[in-house]
Amino acid sequence: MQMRGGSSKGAYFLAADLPADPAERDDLLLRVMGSPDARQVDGIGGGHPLTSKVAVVSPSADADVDYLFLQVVPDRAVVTDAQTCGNLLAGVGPFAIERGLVPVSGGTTDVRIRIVNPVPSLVVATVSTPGGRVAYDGDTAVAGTPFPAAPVHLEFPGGDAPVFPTGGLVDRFAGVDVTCVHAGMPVVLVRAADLGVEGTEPPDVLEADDRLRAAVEAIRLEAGPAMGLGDVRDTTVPKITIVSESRRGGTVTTRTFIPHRVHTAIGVLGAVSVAAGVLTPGTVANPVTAVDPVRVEHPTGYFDVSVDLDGDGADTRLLRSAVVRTARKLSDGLVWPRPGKATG
Ligand code: NQM
Repeated sequence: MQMRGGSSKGAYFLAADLPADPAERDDLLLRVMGSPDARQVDGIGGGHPLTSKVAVVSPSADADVDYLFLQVVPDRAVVTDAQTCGNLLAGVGPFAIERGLVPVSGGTTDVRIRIVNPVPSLVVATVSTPGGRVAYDGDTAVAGTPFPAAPVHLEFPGGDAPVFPTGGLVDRFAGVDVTCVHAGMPVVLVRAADLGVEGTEPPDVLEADDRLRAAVEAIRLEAGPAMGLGDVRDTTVPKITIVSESRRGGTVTTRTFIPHRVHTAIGVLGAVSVAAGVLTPGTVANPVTAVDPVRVEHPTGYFDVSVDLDGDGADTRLLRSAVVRTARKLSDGLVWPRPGKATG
């Protein structure tokens, strides 16, 4: 099934319909999506990281369903499970109900989803199910998507892992002060002024700035190991979020490298991480305290995130976070992957 999940788009599979061997599965997914090719013209991928995503869903021993997220890189023969995706997550509940893995339980149905990678965690998705079926039509607007749809409420639990994984609120990488934060997605916060930009530029302008891209990548390669992620040269984490003061009445302005293209909005868990950084005094993210929700401005609007934190400074822990997304079924049927091996 193809679905829009939040401001992203991807292919949703039952795990049983894919090869069990990860190498075979990844090879198949490259051919399904049309990678490696920047346009993905020979597959169903959309030629951008945000439209080249895969959700693999299966019955779960610990929840209703397991959700494995795979990022299929458009222009390289790479499939990575190093991150999850909170946007595609919005489609997992509806998909699980449509495939009969979870029964409808009334006007709304709670689906308990175990996020499998990179670290297992449980999420509750509340899906609109009036009349015993998943409803996609509705009035909920999500910035980064052009049309309103039915809401999917996502409630994320906290965890024991520290929100600031380097043990400090400010680190200096590649000569720039940053805050490394992980409240579901590893993100490096950098002040726009420290990178010589306004922080309000459109994504294509930032992507075309070779000096900026090099500076961002240099920071990322140093931050990755310090955040416990190892060598991040070939992974899609950490993300780099450029922060500056709010311009449109929200809490903070953001532009996010994910990590080589610039997000047209912001990732769900990326936004939760930004919110945690913004709310903690001493970070580089123009902290304001006691704002709920945190309104994260991005290139196509804003994203409201509700976050509860506990503890002080580098000992801060996440108690819970909640967001509202929408999802929509786009197509359901058979896909014909190109034959052969993805890598030739
Ligand atoms: O941070 C893009 C997206 C994402 C990830 C990315 C996401 C999240 O918008 O939870 O949703 O940062 O790679 O789909």
